[in-house]
Amino acid sequence: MEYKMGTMTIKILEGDITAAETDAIVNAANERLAGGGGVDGAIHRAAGIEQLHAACKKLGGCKTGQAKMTDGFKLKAKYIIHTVGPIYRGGDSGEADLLKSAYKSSLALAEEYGCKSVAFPAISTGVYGYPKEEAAQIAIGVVLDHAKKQGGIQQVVFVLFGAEQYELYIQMIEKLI
Ligand code: AR6
Repeated sequence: MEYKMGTMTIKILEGDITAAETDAIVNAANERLAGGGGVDGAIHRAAGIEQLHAACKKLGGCKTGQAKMTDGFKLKAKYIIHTVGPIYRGGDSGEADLLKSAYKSSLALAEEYGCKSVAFPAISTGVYGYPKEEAAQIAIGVVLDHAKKQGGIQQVVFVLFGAEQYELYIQMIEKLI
């Protein structure tokens, strides 16, 4: 599904983010940027494990809520933006602000590098255990706010794993726009 917000188009797709043809794709990484399972593992495999490991090593980690950039190597995407979402510990440990910050930092970095299109997975909703509905509300909310700023990003794509997450995002965006 596609939604037009001012100069920005927001697309919601079900699929594998490693195949995205956006200028940048966002990785749900860990603070050590050491690679891992889930979307992080898939991105490492598709980009080229050795090259991406070496590039990540040079970055010296990434704090929760922040974002760092590498080349996209073998991906169609030119860049990979590595961001670290919070581990969900019940909701009273600043998780919502940290998740917001992960999305905002990723968009800011994409703007800095002149990206016109960016793809996001559902950060923190796998191994890190963030409740999916609250996470979707934050993800879409931050992107809708960014759309109002009319920056250089013209397209944001949410690439969701599985029909359930996809349906949840469709319902959430229709509630928020
Ligand atoms: N494309 C799109 N989404 C995917 C893909 C894919 N190829 N693979 C998984 N997902 P997770 P987190 C979805 O666990 O919760 C890693 O080990 C998945 O269904 O990848 O932020 C890191 O190294 C879920 O909805 O990330 C960290 O240690 C979403 O991506 C830790 O996991 C995020 O799930 C980060 O945990």
